[in-house]
Amino acid sequence: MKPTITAFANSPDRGQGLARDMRVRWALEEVGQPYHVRLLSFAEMKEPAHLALHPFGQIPTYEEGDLALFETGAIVFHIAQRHAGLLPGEANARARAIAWMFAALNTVEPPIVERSMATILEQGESWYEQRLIAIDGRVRERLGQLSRHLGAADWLDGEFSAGDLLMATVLLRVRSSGLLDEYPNLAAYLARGMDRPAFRRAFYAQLLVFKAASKS
Ligand code: GTB
Repeated sequence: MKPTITAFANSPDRGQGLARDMRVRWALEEVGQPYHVRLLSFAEMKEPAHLALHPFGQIPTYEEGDLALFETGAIVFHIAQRHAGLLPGEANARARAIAWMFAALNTVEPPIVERSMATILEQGESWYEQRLIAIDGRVRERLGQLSRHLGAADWLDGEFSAGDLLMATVLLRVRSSGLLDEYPNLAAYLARGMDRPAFRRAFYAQLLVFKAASKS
């Protein structure tokens, strides 16, 4: 059965692949699972039909038969459990890959999202520059630690896993700030992820949605 995901009908990221449907699309592409996409306006995301799927009125959601999921971590984990290719078979390696999924979402993503929200919502404030310096310090701390862990390896723990997939999508969100370039091994890590055929397919799928919306 083809799952259905939801995504922005007109993404505010202008097709840069920063919205979180990107990581679900990428996971589905990695495991070779075709999917449907239901596009939603901001207003539709807050209507009862969508709130029944997502209590916070956000995208993406994931529907597959009787199962409805929200939260990209849970969705990617579900896909990785159902299909081969995103989590190692060996129990300890699998547990470590899952730890990297949590690390991406709970430890590395928060200061990156904080930075992105500050640049969107707080640029006009008198204290913005000072706040940005403080946030950048927190982002650099995490990127430095991640960079030291990665070293010269291709992926965070052995083979590419759902942990790398989530971490790469988190790093993508900070790329335009220039901070990632201070850590060449992380910039190369992200480039390696983005070079995967599954990433490219997912990226172009969401870009097509944005391009179609811009024409209408
Ligand atoms: N923790 C949830 C998850 O991982 O699934 C977070 C989901 C989430 O933040 N969804 C966002 C959303 O629906 C879209 S992705 N927002 C609408 C709302 O809350 O009303 C976040 C996002 C939005 C825009 C950009 N951008 O423009 O660059 C990047 C990322």
